[in-house]
Amino acid sequence: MKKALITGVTGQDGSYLAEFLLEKGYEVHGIKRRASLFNTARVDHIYQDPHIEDSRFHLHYGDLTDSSNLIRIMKEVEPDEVYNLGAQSHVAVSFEAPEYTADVDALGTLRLLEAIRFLGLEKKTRFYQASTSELYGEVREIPQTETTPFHPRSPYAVAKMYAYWIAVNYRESYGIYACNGILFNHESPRRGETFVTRKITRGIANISQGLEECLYLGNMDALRDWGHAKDYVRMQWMMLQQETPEDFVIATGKQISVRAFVSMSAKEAGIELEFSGEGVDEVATVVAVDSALAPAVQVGAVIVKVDPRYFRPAEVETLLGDPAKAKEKLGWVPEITVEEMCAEMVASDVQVAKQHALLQAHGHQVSVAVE
Ligand code: NDP
Ligand code: GDR
Repeated sequence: MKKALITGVTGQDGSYLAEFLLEKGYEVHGIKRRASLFNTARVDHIYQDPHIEDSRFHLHYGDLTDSSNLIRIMKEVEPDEVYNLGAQSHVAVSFEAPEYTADVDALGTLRLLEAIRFLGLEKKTRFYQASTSELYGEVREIPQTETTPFHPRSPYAVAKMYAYWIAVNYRESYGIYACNGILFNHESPRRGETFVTRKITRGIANISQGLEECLYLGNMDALRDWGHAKDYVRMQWMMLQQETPEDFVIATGKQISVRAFVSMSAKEAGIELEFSGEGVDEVATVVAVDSALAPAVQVGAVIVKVDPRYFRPAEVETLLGDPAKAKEKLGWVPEITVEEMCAEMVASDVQVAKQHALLQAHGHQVSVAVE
């Protein structure tokens, strides 16, 4: 039975990847952080009682900033495959906490690779690095491929650039089977609430049920190539099953703006929007509503505004990936469209919003705010 170790198992991708690998028959080990509240909501449904003999899902406390902890876990598990998904993954937050972001995202990767070397696992353990389209930043070529030059635009992207190159370097220097997946944005109902797609689907759902009045966003012109996390974790595994390690761009090859994603989400929730104004004065007004779906929304209401607090010191305006290499060499094609993904996210958030509205109607306090 193959053993996999996933850092960031409690995150969006980690949870889908753990499910995927368990279905493939792997023994899956994940690193979770100690927190004052439970942080395992995304993997609770695959939890297995550690007391039973054939349990195949194990969680270990750990942190990418702690070398001795990583070495101990690697020694205990001796994994066939390591998926390094753990990261301070929020671009805007990386401007607020640049040093911590570098420690986790850049040095954390080095610590894991060093653990492989220190334990003599170079020939046994294959290593997947969660690289990112943010490496392209100020894009030099459209669409972006494996050979497009990098120009990172945030402390997050700069840290991930170190991680990208240290994985390449350990492959070249020590023969470690290390791959970079250069993944473009991918989302799902499990996406963190402060990333823009989830902030939108959750905000629109809350507005449709009367829990919030207005959604505040930053740059609505930003263009992204959005795919579904389920499609992308499949590719993470496929990358480690090749004879020789290589780096791959994973994307859909289509892009839409943040504004278009707002419209799409609103439509899913029964709300037709019209955008007017420019820059910080841009707003979205309700022009039609299906009151069976969105009982709390009135025609004429302004439900989306721009808040410059969400602008970034340096922005990545446009990203569009070319997944041709992944299609040709691995036969990978994304199966879920952005429209299907948006519908799934809105449906999931509307269900939660209805439950919260019910609780609120019965006098319970519900927290809906999200930054
Ligand atoms: P999430 O933010 O959902 O998950 C990040 C995970 O990393 C969480 O499990 C988090 O733990 C964990 N983590 C954070 N800090 C540390 C630390 N110091 N030590 C150990 N673990 C830590 O990210 P995604 O699942 O969306 O992304 C997975 C990876 O892929 C990340 O590296 C991200 O940068 C990268 N990526 C993501 C893309 C996307 O569009 N989703 C695109 C390209 C790359 P906790 O739950 O406790 O917070
Ligand atoms: P990104 O994702 O920065 O691409 O990083 P995010 O969803 O945060 O932003 C996408 C674009 O939307 C614009 N935007 C807003 N973003 C947020 N978060 N909140 C807002 O209110 C808002 N308004 C507009 C942003 O400016 C940006 O242009 C994600 C993360 O998952 C990274 O870890 C990963 O590496 C990249 O995707 C690929």
